[in-house]
Amino acid sequence: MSITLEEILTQPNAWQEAIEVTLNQARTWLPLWHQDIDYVLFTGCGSTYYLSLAAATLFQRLTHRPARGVPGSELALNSSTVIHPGTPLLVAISRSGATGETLRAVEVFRQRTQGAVIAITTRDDQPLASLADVALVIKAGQEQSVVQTRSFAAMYLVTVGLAVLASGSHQMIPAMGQLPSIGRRLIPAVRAMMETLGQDLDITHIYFLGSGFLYGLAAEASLKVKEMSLTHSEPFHFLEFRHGPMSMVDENTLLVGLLSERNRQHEQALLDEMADLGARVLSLGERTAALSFHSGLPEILRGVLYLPPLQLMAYYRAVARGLNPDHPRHLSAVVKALDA
Ligand code: F1P
Repeated sequence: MSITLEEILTQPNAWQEAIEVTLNQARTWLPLWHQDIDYVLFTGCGSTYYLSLAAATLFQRLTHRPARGVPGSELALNSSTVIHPGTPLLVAISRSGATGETLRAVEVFRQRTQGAVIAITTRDDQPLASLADVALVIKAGQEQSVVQTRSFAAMYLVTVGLAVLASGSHQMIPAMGQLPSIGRRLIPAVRAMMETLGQDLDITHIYFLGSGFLYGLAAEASLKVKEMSLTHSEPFHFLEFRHGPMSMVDENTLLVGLLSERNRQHEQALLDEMADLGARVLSLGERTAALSFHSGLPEILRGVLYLPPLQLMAYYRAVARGLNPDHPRHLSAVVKALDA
């Protein structure tokens, strides 16, 4: 079996480890989150930058403290546009723990602030873990594949755990614990549907729409389609799509809507309008979507459920296009160009 497919299918085990590590190590990282923290930065590159966007939005929504996701390169090279007066906390995310820009970002943060650093990674033997005050290491998220799938989902769940505990939302912990078993049911249930959609090569370009914390996940899904299947794809905040991008819609367009609960009405209206213009539409959401989770979980815990179906779609599209998802064009697993 392809290693990428194997990593997608086995991800609920990594989700489980992510939840356990975050909860079990709360006594090490939770003290870094205190009254004097004025703002939180999440940083990473590529997939882990998109993870940072989702995490920052979710973290601010739950804790009501300002949080921002930035590419490692921006913190490293344009730090004055990211760091400002006040006490920050940095959450640096990297599957490899060795990406040059992310390491440099941590160094610059250390030089320019007194703030603490939490690392989220899958490797405890790489530089990022030792640069941080606390490293949350999800070994079950490690991957052989270049393209991030289960690592992304596992590290994303760590950030959900951070937001839940930092906001004192302890009542959500039991629900969080249900995610791995929900994932184990969901993945086989959606696989055939995603294979069929992935094999539809009448589709030539794909837009992923998400709002709130789902925007970062839409961006990640879009990156999967690019990396694995070399398909033109872009993410947008849902209602942004009307402001220009909709001019690209034709009968070869697939619009993938990551429906939220709070803004669903506006989001569905947008999808309906685009379907009227000829777009193919795939909606994902808790219920009454083309792909419904029926998880029974609170909205803020459900983000990770959007990932496996969209990773599978990208995988099957790559195979249908005669590409090998285990060897994406031009890519390597780690980019060290800006090594610290
Ligand atoms: C980040 C990353 C990956 C991408 C590519 C290069 O790696 O940009 O997201 O797929 O393989 O590296 P990391 O810092 O999370 O290890």
